[in-house]
Amino acid sequence: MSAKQGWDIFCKVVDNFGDIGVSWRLARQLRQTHNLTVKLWVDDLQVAQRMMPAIDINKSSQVVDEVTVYHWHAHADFSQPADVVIESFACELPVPYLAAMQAQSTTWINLEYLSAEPWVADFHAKASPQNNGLIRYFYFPGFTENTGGLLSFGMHSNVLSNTKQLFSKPPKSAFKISLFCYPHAPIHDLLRVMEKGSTPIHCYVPATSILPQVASYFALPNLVVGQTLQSANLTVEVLPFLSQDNYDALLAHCDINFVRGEDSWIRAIWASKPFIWQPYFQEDHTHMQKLNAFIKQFYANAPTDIVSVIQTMHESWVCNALSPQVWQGYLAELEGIKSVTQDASQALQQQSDLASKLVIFCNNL
Ligand code: TRH
Repeated sequence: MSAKQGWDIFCKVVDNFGDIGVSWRLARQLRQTHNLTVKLWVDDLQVAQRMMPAIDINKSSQVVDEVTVYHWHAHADFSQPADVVIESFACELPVPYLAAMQAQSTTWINLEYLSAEPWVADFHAKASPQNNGLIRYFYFPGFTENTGGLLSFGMHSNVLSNTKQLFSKPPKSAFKISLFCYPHAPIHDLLRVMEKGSTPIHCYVPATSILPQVASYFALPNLVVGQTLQSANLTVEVLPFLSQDNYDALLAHCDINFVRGEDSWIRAIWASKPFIWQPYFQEDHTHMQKLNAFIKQFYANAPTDIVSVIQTMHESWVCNALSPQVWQGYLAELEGIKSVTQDASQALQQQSDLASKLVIFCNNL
């Protein structure tokens, strides 16, 4: 048993699903793998429910997968801080909770965004003394041993649905592709190159904010879950927004995964299939630095000609223009890309994972 047994995770849903996606996965890993008592405080239960279907949005507290999930709102009871508190993505802990932490000498961790940029190692685990006498530690996830590590594949909950019922099985000759991206990606370009390409493609699209773009490509006013559309070599299947575990099953089922942000990116790495990552857009273009640093780090041991194909595909996707040449070039190298992705994924799996490192870090403070 850990010396610091009680852990609170605070999660503010700023936009999208990454904040709750990372927090929920970390909560389950701390509970299931490290046997800790975990409370997850979430300000938006409706968004949480999309990936945790068991949640009742009307309850102020409930147990899901052995984690106690609390609705974080102004009038909640913050008088009992845990041994360790994780403030995810600088979400700002409630003032009464901060006050109560002083009496409890709670360990305070700010969990930062993931990046493969080299500066991360220099900033990881730094202490920042606060005016109220508490120390806030900055915990940076990362791809190297001298960072905070990555959330591991982890254990699944028992509710994983039968994947045969979830996704249809296209003909063997077809490539299976999952599509999760930001709406500003060149979605029409992608659908066009897949439709006109020489290989049959079955593209699974979980229901997110990109559905209007997919609908307009097929000249339809909207799309509904369960709908299948077909044109030339392209079949599109609209899936519901899946639970986190079923989304993992989708990534494992596909030959190529388009992912974005933070958590789906890591899940694609663990799925060990070729993937195309769209980083979260940043005005100052730091997302391009993040992308380049990741490709350099993750594919460091891959042959340069394959890395160049991967880089070109990513740049096209992230910079909003995808030509048939780039797409066909990528498919032509798919076997090589698969092999280098598997190697890189396996190498990363040898490193200590984020939850394990975090537990050791907090117990050593
Ligand atoms: O939703 P995102 O774009 O989240 C982003 C990023 O984390 C970004 O860095 C951050 O600044 C911003 O949020 C606030 O992408 P991400 O991180 O991949 O999170 C998506 C989550 O949704 C992930 O946990 C996987 C999950 N998911 C499902 O559970 N079911 C689904 O059907 C799909 C498509 C995703």
